[in-house]
Amino acid sequence: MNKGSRILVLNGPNLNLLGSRDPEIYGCTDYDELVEMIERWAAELELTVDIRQTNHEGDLVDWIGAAPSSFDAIIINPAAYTHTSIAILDALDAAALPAVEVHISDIYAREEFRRISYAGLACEEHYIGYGVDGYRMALLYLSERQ
Ligand code: CA2
Repeated sequence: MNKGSRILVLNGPNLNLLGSRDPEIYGCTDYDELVEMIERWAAELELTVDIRQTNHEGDLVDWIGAAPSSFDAIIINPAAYTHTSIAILDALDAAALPAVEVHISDIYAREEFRRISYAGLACEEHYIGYGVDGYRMALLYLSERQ
C-alpha cells in the first residue's frame, strides 16, 4: 500500500472501556492510549489513520458503506458484533476495500459463542489474540501489501 494511504480503523461496542477491567483478557492499555499507539504506529509507517469507536452496529455499517470514497483500507475490531452481525459482513463485502480483522483476545480460546466471526469472512487478514499489538500488525500488513 502506498505511503500516505488512508486507513479507517473501526472499534465496536465497549472497546472504549479497555483498561477498566478484565486486564487478564484485554491487557492494561486504555482506549485513549490505544488510539495514541495506533496513531504513532501509523505515522512510523507513513499511513494516515482515522480511528473511530461506537457502541452502535448501524454506525459501523454506515462508516463502512461510506469508506470507499475516503479510505484505501479498513482495520476492524467489531467487538461483540463480530459474532452476530451479518450486516457488518455485508457492508464489508459491498465496500470491497482491503479489510483486516483485529481481536485483542483469542476469540478461539474463549466461550464457544465467540468462535464464529462473521465480519472476518470479509477480511483478508486476521490478527487475533496478540493484544493491542494486533493493531500494529494490521497496519504493518497493509503497509507491505501491494
Ligand atoms: O478480543 C477482542 O478484541 C474482542 O473483539 C473484544 C470484545 C469481545 O466481545 C469479542 O468477543 C472479542 C469485547 C470488547 C469490550 O472490551 C472490554 C474491555 C475491558 C472492559 C470492558 C470491555
